[in-house]
Amino acid sequence: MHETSDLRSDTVTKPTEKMKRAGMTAELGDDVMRDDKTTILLEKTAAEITGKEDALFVTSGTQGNLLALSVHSEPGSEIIMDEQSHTFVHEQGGVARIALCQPVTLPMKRGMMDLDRVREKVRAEDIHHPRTSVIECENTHNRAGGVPLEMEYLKGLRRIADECGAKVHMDGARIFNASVATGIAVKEYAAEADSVMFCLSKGLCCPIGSILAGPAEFVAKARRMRKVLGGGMRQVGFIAAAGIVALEEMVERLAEDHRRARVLGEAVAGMPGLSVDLESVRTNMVYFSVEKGPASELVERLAAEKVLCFAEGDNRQIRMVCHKDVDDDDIDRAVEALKKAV
Ligand code: TLP
Repeated sequence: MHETSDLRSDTVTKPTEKMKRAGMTAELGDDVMRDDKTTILLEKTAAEITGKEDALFVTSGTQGNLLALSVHSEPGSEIIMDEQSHTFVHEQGGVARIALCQPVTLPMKRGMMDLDRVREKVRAEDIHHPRTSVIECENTHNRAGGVPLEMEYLKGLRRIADECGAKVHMDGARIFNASVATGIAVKEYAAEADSVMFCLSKGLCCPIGSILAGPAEFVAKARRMRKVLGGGMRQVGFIAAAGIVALEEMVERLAEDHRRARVLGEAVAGMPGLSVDLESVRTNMVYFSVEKGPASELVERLAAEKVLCFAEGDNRQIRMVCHKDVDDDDIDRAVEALKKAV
C-alpha cells in the first residue's frame, strides 16, 4: 500500500528502474551541437509515431505549445482556442506575452468548440483586422474530463484552417491516452494537425520532457526559438533515454489507468453529495462536482485520509487522476475516504 494515494496528477509519476538505468548508460553528447545520439533517436522515434517529418525534445508541454504557437503565427495575429484549454487557463498568457498574439476563445463541450462558431471567428482579410494564424485543440481535453476528441471534429478544424490559410496545433499532452482509449492511432490524430505536442512526463512516467512534432522547416524554427527561451539542453540524452523507454513500454499500460478511473467514477456516481458525468470518464481522469461547500475543504478532509487531489474550476469540482503510481488499493482508499469525508 502506498503511503499516500496521490491522485493530484499523472505528472507525479516516478520514472521506472529501466528508465533510470537507460539514463545512466545512454550515449551522450552536446545536443545544441546535435551530438547527442540518444536525443536524436528519441526525436526520430517521436516523428515516426506522429507521422511528422521531424520532432523536437522540449523541456515541458508548456514550452512545446508556446513554441508551436509562436512559430505558426506572426505578432498581432489571432489564435483560436477554447476557453477551458490548458493554453488559455494554465500557461500564464504565454501566447500574449511571448508569441505576441491575441487569443480568441470559444466555449467548448466535451473538449470541442462549435465548428460554425470557429468559422465565424476566422478573420476576413481587411487592413483593420488581425489575421487568424492558428486554431488550437487539446487531445485529450483535460478540463473536459480527459475526453478524447472526435475525428470528425478534428477534420472540421482542418477544413476551416485550410480555407483561411491558418495552421492547426494539437496540444496532445495526453494523446497516447486518447489513442489507447479509442484505438485511433496517434498518427491518425496528428494527421489532422500541422503540429502536435505530447508529454512524456505525464502518464508515460518520464521525469522530464515533451515532444513537439511537425514539418521539418517548422521544427527547425522551433529549435531556434527553444534556444532563445533557454531550452537548448546539452547532454540531454540522460533524460531523453527515459523517453525512448516510455514510447516502447509505457503506452499500453495506460489502459489500466483508464480502467481504474472508470471504477472510481462509478463509485463516485453512487455517492450522495457528489455528481459525476460518467460520459466524460473516458481516460485516466475523474472530475466530479461537490454539491455543498467549497471543494477545497473536501480536498483537505481527503488529505487527512491520505488521499491527495486538487479542487478545480470555481472550487466546486474535484479532479482525481489515475496513473502508474496509483493501484487498486489506492482507488479503494479514495472511495472509502470520499464516503467518510463528503
Ligand atoms: N497539466 C497539468 C497542470 O498544468 C494543470 C496537470 O496536472 O494536468 N497541456 C495539457 C492538456 C496539460 O494538462 C498540461 C499540464 C500541459 C499542456 C503542460 O505541460 P507541462 O506541465 O509539461 O508544462
